[in-house]
Amino acid sequence: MSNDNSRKLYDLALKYIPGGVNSPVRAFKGVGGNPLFFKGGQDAYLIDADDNRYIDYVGAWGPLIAGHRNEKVIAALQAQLQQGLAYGASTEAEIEIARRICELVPSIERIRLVTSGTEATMSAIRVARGYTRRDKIVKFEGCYHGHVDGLLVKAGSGALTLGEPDSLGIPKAYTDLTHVLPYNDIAAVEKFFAENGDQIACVIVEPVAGNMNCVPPVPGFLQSLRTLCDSHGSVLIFDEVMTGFRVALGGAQSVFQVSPDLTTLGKVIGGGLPVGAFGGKQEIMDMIAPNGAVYQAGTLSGSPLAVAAGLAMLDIVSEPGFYTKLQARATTLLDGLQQRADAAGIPFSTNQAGAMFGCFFSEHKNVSQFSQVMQCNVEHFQSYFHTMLNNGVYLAPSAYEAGFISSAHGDTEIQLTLDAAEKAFAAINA
Ligand code: KE4
Repeated sequence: MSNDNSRKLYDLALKYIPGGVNSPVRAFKGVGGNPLFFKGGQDAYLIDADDNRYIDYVGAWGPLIAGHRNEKVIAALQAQLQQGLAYGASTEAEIEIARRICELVPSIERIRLVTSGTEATMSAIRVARGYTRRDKIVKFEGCYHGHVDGLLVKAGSGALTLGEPDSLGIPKAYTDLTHVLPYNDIAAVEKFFAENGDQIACVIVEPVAGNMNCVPPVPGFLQSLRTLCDSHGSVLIFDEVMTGFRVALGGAQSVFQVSPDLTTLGKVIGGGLPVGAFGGKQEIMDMIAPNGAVYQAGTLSGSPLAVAAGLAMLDIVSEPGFYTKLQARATTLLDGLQQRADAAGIPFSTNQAGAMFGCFFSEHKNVSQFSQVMQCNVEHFQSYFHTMLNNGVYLAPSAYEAGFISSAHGDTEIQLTLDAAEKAFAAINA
């Protein structure tokens, strides 16, 4: 596989863009080597600058649950392009997508669109602080909620990949207000709330952690957060930017039957275009300007193109059996990977939540703790990543990211992936 063009583009990018990338996790720092540059995608496949084709398990980090250039999404965008790109004013389609999301996620009574997941979580934190008149917040180690100042504390995703979970440039006054607890540790949360509960504005949590690889909640964890927030008047925020319309039609909250006060969304609801959203209880959301005293705004919020793509995506994912089929296909993939790793004698385990999954080079089964994630064999992962890449399979270039399957991944793609994995496990043993 030649990567000459990607290499040339990378060298050029370095002249103008920090690290040559517009988002750190793309830089391959977690796997070694130089980042690939891509020029197209179709269905389950990505095409790079050297015309190499890859079965794609990143899916633009989650949005492309129906694959690249899904025909319904493209048709919706083409229709909108005939009307206009942006108006800086309201449209009927914004009402329709808001209505659809409120219908599909009953805990959301009012919702506001923004243009990234970071904006969504930043705004949700602000309105939770405005509603409770409290300043302290709780997050969990290894969870990533975008590059919000107060949330870049022991963060996952790219921050963890680069080994910088706590960013420079953030005033201590901000991070002093952020309390970080161990994910899935109910006793730790109960203890913290017993000592500080009445000062806590909100708890923000990924209901399935997807930024320290894929770590589902242990039984009772999410319910314990609900109970404690109720007892202490704190706002419970589910950051479903990744899990929303990814793990189920109603998001992780529908799977685990725990209703948050606020939910953040992104990725899938934009179909690959820039989008985010935050919403929840009307009494909280009515605090937002122009109704209330919590200010939040955005030039391209509710972008007609992003909304058109998002509405097409909601049509696709609402089709009967969409998630059942996707979950089954992911299970087939993961079972096949496990069988091949076991046959090769490689310590390996997987986690799954609907159409997202995690692979761990670890003796631990059912990885549920950040500490277990950090004990994984990164060298094995790096070898696996590169052998898979050289055999036409593109995985997230980090041991701390989840994998995403789409409805465009068919039996052929699953089999090709398993064939590549067999070589990758053998290469680890070589
Ligand atoms: P954005 O601002 O990147 O649109 O969304 C931030 C965000 C918020 N909440 C969760 C649960 C998220 O997973 C994310 C972003 N996810 C990462 C991938 N793990 C984005 C990839 C990147 O940073 O380039």
